[in-house]
Amino acid sequence: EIAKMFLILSLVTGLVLSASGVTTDKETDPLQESLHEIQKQVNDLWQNLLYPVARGNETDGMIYATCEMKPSSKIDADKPQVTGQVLFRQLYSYGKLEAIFYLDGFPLDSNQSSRAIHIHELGDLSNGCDSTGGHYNPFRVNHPRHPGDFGNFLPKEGKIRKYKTNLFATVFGPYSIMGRSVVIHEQEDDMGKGNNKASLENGNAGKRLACCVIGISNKNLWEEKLPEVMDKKKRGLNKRMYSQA
Ligand SMILES: [Cu+2]
Ligand SMILES: [Zn+2]
Repeated sequence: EIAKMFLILSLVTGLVLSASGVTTDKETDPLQESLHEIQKQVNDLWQNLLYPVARGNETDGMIYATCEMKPSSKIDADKPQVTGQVLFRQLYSYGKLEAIFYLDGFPLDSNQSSRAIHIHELGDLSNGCDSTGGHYNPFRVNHPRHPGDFGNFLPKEGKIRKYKTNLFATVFGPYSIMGRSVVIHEQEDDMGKGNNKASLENGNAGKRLACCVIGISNKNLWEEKLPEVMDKKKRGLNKRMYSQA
């Protein structure tokens, strides 16, 4: 079935290429325009097909990704030096994205403020986290409706251990977050309620403490970290049940 699809795709690509050779290079040529449209659709299809191919030899139908968090080279030494991982998992081709936030390096005192975490557009760390661009915003909407607006995370005992599901971001298809970055900020996200322009762009979350580039992985890290973030959830649930009794 896949082989058949590839054959059709190569035929279409060949056709487009040979047809585009005989047209004039006038910019407004409607034929040229529709050829460009077909080319775009073929490329979109290829992208959709190739991303899942890139996953490991997993048999569970899941696509896994990891992001190895490192302190920004542009952040002062007296700020929290955040390390750890953000892990992703999503069932191909219709599942909702799940994520594990497993981060260390926050201050140990108990009066901590929440920190914002987002997907940023670029996977460029050449200037620390400052070169990762703005929030990944493929649909041109306001913050906090970007697919990678994960909200605020409150560190406990110097750590963030959090599992989230039903996220809007995706690790496959034309809007895949692969190759883009995860950024953790110094401050809290105002969730668009700051009454200024920046609030609708980035939530006024302040400096970029640490960041990482999202890459394809196998399921090992996910399976290693999941019990810890899930246990925590269960323990919290038990505590609430006991206190109600
Ligand atoms: Cu951000
Ligand atoms: Zn945003």
